[in-house]
Amino acid sequence: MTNADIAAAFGHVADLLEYQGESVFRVRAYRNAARTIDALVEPLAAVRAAPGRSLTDLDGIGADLAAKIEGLLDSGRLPLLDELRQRVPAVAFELMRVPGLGPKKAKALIEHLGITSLDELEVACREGRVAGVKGFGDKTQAAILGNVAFAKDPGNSRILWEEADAVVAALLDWMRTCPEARQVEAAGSWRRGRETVGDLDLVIDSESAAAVMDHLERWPDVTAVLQRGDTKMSVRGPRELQIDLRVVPAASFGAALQYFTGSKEHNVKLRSRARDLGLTINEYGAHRLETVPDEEHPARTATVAGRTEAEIYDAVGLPWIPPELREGGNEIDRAAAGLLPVLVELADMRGDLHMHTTATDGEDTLSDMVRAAAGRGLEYIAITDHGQRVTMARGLDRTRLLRQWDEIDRLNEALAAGDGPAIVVLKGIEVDMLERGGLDLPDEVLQRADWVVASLHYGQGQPRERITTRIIEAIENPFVRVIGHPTGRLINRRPPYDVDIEAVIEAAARTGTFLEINANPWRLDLDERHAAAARKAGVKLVISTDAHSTQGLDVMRCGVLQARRGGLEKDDIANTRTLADLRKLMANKRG
Ligand code: DGT
Ligand code: CA
Ligand code: CA
Ligand code: ZN
Repeated sequence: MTNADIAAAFGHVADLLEYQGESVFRVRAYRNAARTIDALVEPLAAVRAAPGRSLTDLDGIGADLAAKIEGLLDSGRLPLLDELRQRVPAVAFELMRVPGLGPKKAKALIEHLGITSLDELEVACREGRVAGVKGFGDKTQAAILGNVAFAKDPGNSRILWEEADAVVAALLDWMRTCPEARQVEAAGSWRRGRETVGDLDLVIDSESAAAVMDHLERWPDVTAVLQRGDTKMSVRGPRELQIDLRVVPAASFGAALQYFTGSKEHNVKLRSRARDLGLTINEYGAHRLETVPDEEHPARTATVAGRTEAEIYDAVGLPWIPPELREGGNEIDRAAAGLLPVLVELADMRGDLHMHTTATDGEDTLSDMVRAAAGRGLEYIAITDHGQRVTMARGLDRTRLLRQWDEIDRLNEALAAGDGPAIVVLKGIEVDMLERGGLDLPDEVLQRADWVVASLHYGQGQPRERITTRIIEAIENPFVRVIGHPTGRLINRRPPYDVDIEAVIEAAARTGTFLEINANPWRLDLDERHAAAARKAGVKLVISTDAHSTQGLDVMRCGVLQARRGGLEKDDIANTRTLADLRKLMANKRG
């Protein structure tokens, strides 16, 4: 059980307690515990095992919760959760997956309207019955109707790449301790860097499949064996993730890795190219047809490739194609023409231009963030706390912002004098695009900033034309450098706002304004398609973590992955430049 699993279990308990109308204090206790655990870097098992320490040292964890954590660590079970699950109707779980429908609202709908499925909820919205329930109204009804479709899409129940990645890392570690396993790699959508992952696919080179499968079965995180054959097996692992294992001999390892990395569409195109060249490709290798089959004799084939992926691509006259590009678009044609992009890499990133501190809703101080960023090899960062509109995060007004900038000036002087790591801190701000138009801080303040991110957090339900106008207005502000998370979507949680993204891209290109690829694994916004469109229009992208803690700086790799999926190169990303070169690029801004 990882910290994330335990946090998720407590989060469920909080939802279910709330559903049953339990006291707000009890609900809050579980929610706070979930938050504490989720933010904890150290595994709970390590905290528990450390001499002289106790789980109860953690914020909001008393004796009762500590005992429950121990139970989860030992047995993976939380009896309270099983009990609560039985007392809440199954449809409630479905309804609570609709963005904006919490336990209380779900309960009201079930009790007052007798809703038993998402389909029924949709009909009830269409017939106007939801608006009639106390506490709902027309606006809420319209919002629910919009979000039901989202919750019904099975694609929205896949797990985030970053969560899958944590499981993959642990799984690879485990399988690499198997003496009979020679090469161990994860394939599938995880390897292609999809923003969400359905199941994990594992390819292992070994002569003794049975021993490898036994080893997987012994992984403590395996909760069930779903099926087992001679060379393949499926199990259920952490986070309810299915893991498909395929064991092949060394001569087929590259072919199997290529096949199970996919995508299906890419494989179909690759095989059709092979066929045109008189070859066949399957998960065992690339084979040349030596004789034409007739009624008495099957075709004789000779295997020409299979050990490595590069061999497979080479057999059909192609360079190796990075997995992130293997979605069955035009990557095979581009590879054939020698036009594959040289994709941006994490090591290319020199700066991070969106992050928060304890001045607003960040968890760590300015100096913590600076030190952590330097520790990650960054040459410059921008501190971009929220502007005053974001009252929930204690957004900065003019006075507090100017005070923070003074502090940054002093910090930079100290850093330049060699007192601390070699990094430059830009004086930034994340201004909010107001519902009625305009920004939440005046130009007179913004013109003194080194770096201004403009984001839209409020009035996300406004019509397309309003949202688009608000964003373009921000783009046209001479001091705004970049638009933060330009579509506002939260993967699996909230659809994007209704925005004419092409118009936004056009305006960004016209004014020399950057667009963000927000690297937060829930956001990844712009997504790869929009990022590719922006690049094509001549817009430079900025990959930013939007970190709200020092740990949050680690998601840069998720943003880089999304950029790679969009075919972006180092030069397309503004913050791969040195600070001096970034400033030159910034001089192109036309307000
Ligand atoms: P996921 O798990 O839904 O996130 O997506 P994938 O791409 O990992 O899909 P998955 O796990 O069903 O299969 C892994 C790869 O195996 C897939 O990308 C391509 C290959 N594959 C699986 N089934 C087929 C098939 O029927 N035809 C072809 N051409 N390839 C397949
Ligand atoms: Ca998969
Ligand atoms: Ca699979
Ligand atoms: Zn932010």
